[in-house]
This record gives sequence, structure tokens and C-alpha cells, in this order.
Amino acid sequence: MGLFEKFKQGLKKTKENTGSALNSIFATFRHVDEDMLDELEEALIAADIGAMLACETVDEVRKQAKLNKINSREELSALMSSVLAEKMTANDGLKLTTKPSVIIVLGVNGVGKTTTIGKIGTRLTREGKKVLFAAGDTFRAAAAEQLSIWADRCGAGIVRHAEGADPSAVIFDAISAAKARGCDVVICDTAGRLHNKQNLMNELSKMARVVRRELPDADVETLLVLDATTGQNALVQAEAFNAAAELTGLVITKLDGTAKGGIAINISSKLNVPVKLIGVGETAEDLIDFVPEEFTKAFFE
Ligand SMILES: Nc1nc2c(ncn2[C@@H]2O[C@H](COP(=O)(O)OP(=O)(O)O)[C@@H](O)[C@H]2O)c(=O)[nH]1
Ligand SMILES: [Mg+2]
Repeated sequence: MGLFEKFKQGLKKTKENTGSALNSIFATFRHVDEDMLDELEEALIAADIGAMLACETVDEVRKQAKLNKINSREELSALMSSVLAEKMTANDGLKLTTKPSVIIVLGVNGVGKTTTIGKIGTRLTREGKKVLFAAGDTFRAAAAEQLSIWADRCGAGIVRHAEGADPSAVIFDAISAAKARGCDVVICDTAGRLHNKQNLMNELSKMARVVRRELPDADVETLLVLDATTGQNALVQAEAFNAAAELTGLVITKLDGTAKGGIAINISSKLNVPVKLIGVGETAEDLIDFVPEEFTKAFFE
């Protein structure tokens, strides 16, 4: 399946919902007028694209229409997808050139951190890379268990400590093991409980410090995982984590399970951090590199 097809598949629910509103706009489209622009703005907001972006998009459509450049539905959808794609931060992919390099995966409980690690691990081991997981979510024993299952499945190694252990010690051990075994990539899981936010943020920055100290020259990707089904709440989480950690990228999961896939566009345009990957299902294959132009094209097709 091509990338565009995969985006379309992942956006199925969004398209069923917003798609029908957009479709009727496109189907009856003859020329740009204020009624049509109002409907368009409503449909975009309903998909969680965000009021500001929806407004900017509509303004652009109005402007282009005045310049007499839009008179077909194809031109209309092409214009909207290019306007939105331009608002998003460009994605250069994961930078993992050093040996080892490190990926730290952050996010609140249940967003899909461990699953995303399993997916990334699968991809990297298939590329022939030697991958080591660090079970940094020591809050619940089940978390390390779940990560072990993914490690077995994809052929990655794993370093885990007992429940309640210091996550920074897990990372430290994983980095030592990676150096000793000649691993290419260490992927660190983290806890996501939020009942004690300050503690969590302190713990995460301590982990980042250990990585920096032990591997001062390594490529480090700090990825924040966000659940698309939580809509605007994902945006709030992104802003909070972005203030506390040096994020290098975002992963937006469960796009397959929401009718509001526009949240990916919204978040990507709001934060100065690229969406690097999206999750469109629970299996190892359901991870896609984010390409703004292809995503918005799939959105409006
Ligand atoms: N439909 C769907 N489910 C996902 C996706 N990513 C993760 N999940 C599911 O979300 C749930 C929580 O995932 P988990 O990785 O344990 O989250 P964590 O608490 O952040 O580590 C699990 O049931 C996953 O299978 C996705 O892209 N699509
Ligand atoms: Mg987990």
C-alpha cells in the first residue's frame, strides 16, 4: 500500500464524518460564496483542525477566489490541502546516525507509548539495526511485561528492573549494555502517570540528563506520543510537555479510531515541533512516516 493510501485508510473515520460535510460542499460547488465558506469553516472545525487554522484556510480560499483562480472542486481541494500543509512543521524523519543513538518516548498513560516503541523497534530491526529497549516505565510491573512481549516479537533486547525502580537507573544500565553489545538504537519507555505532574517532569528530565551525560555526542530523539481520540486535550498535553522537555518530534496515535483526524494538522501547526510518525492501528505495521502534503491531500480527497 502506498503512503497516500495508508493515510487515507487511517483517516477513514475522519472522512466518514467530516468527509460527508466536505463532500457535499465539493459536490455542490460552483463558485465561492459566503455561505459555502461558512460551511467549509464548520466542516474544518468539526474535524478538530482548530478554529484559527480553519479561519485562515477560509480566508485564503476567499482571497484566491477573488483573484479568480478557483472555479473547480479540484482546485478548491488542492488549495485547501496546500494551505494546510504549509502551516505544518516539516518532518525530516528520525535522526539516528550515531551508534548508539537514543529515542526517549514520553506521554501520558494510555496514549500508546509502549505500542509505538514496539512498532519503531519492529521497523528498525527489519532494517537490520540492533535495538535495545529500556523499560523505563517502572510504575507498574505490567508495563515492562508488555514491552518484553514487543521485544520478543521484533527481536530487540530489553533491559528491565523491578517494579518501583528508578527509571534513570534503567536508562543508565541500558546505555551501558548498548555500548557493550554494540547496539544501534536504545529506545526508552517512560511512565505517563499525571497524578503527580511535577514528579513526573523531574523524573523525565533526570532521564534526559543521564542520556546526555553517558552519550554526550549521540543523536537523541525525544518523542511525545499523543492520542488523537482525545482531541483538544492532546493539544493541552503537547503544550505542557513541550514546556518541560526538549521535544524533537511528535507521534500521533489512534488516528484510525477518531473522526477528528484534523487534530494532527492542528497540533503540527501550533507547536514548532514536527509530527514525525502517526499510528493507525495496533499492529507492528500500523506506523506511518508523517508527510504533511500527503496527509492533507488524503484528508481532502
Ligand atoms: N487503534 C489504535 N490503538 C492503538 C494505537 N496505538 C496504541 N493503541 C492501543 O492503545 C492502548 C494503550 O497503548 P499503550 O502502548 O499501552 O499505551 P502507553 O500507556 O502510553 O504505553 C493499547 O490497547 C494499544 O493497543 C493506534 O495507533 N491505533
Ligand atoms: Mg506503556
